[in-house]
Amino acid sequence: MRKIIHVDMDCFYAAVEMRENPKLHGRPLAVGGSRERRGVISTCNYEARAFGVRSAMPTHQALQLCPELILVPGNMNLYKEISLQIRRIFQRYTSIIEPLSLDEAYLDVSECPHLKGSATLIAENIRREIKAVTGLTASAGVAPNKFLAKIASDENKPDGLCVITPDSVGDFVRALPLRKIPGVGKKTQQKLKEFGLETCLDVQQLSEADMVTLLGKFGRALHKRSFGIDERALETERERKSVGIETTFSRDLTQRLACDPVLDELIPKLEHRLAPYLKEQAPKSHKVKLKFADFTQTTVEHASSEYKPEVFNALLDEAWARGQGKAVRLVGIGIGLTQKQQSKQISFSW
Ligand code: TTP
Ligand code: MG
Repeated sequence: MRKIIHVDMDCFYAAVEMRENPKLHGRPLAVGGSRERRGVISTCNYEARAFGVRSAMPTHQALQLCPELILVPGNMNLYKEISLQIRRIFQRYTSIIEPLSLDEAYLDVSECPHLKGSATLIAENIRREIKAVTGLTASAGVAPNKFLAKIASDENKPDGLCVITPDSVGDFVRALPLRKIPGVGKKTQQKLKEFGLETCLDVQQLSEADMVTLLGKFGRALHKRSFGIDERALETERERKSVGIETTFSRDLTQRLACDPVLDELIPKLEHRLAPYLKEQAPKSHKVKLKFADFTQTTVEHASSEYKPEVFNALLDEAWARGQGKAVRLVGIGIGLTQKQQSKQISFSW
């Protein structure tokens, strides 16, 4: 039985901004691009969430919901620095760490010798150390696998811990709404609902084959998850082959131009996910994926050893042309990764 912890900082960018400027405490705050530049919200504090402001929402909409919203542009370098501090805390307990983004990681502490191997105590210690070192709060989930640990970390947010012991997995999943499972987006959720499926218990009544008919490959994974099963190992920094992000539209796109704002939204998210990997690894390629209305898909890849977000535009042009007029239901971008070359040092000291 494995012991996995998922740690996720609470409203990370916004919490950092409040730490840097205590006057912002208690007031609705968002980090994001300005309304004038058609920006989107990266994240916001809990005061702003009370107004309905959310990540990825256009800033103009956020300001409509909350006119007194304070908007700040954010400071990526500072977020990266804090991310490293957090990483060093994780490393005291295990070397098996899978960062998901600057503020989020899985830890496999199955073999951790500290605190009598109690994952619960380790998670509590990590949260305490994060608070002491950074002044920021984190939430954590403890479970026998990745997907349950991730769901658990969200259960008692902010500043909370949730432990799903092996004994309680059965009860936990039976009551678990499918929408909480990572990978179940709005569209999948809708489809499941049409078939009367809302909780894992509902899915447990079906066969794996039924679920594959319904959802394709993801149906198999979801069938397993609904029994609390997730055998995926952690992908540590050294092993990760690529990092990507994608979005499925509620209405298919028929114009190439409509993809530009999508790229503007996806690129900062990709950078957020990519950042923790660039210490050990280097970019190898840029990729763009399109899924068309008829569910066929195409991927265009361009080799380059340097991260250049403008490359995605050209790749998207090519992928779009391959669709020959078909509408697009999903856009994804990604970076292929490789091990960093040992820096070649040239010695002139002869
Ligand atoms: P999240 O962990 O999803 O959100 P959060 O930490 O702000 O809030 P919480 O976990 O308490 O719900 O994302 C972490 C950071 O990633 C977030 O602070 C800003 C950035 N981010 C974006 O830039 N755009 C996005 O769409 C999302 C979801 C996050
Ligand atoms: Mg977070």
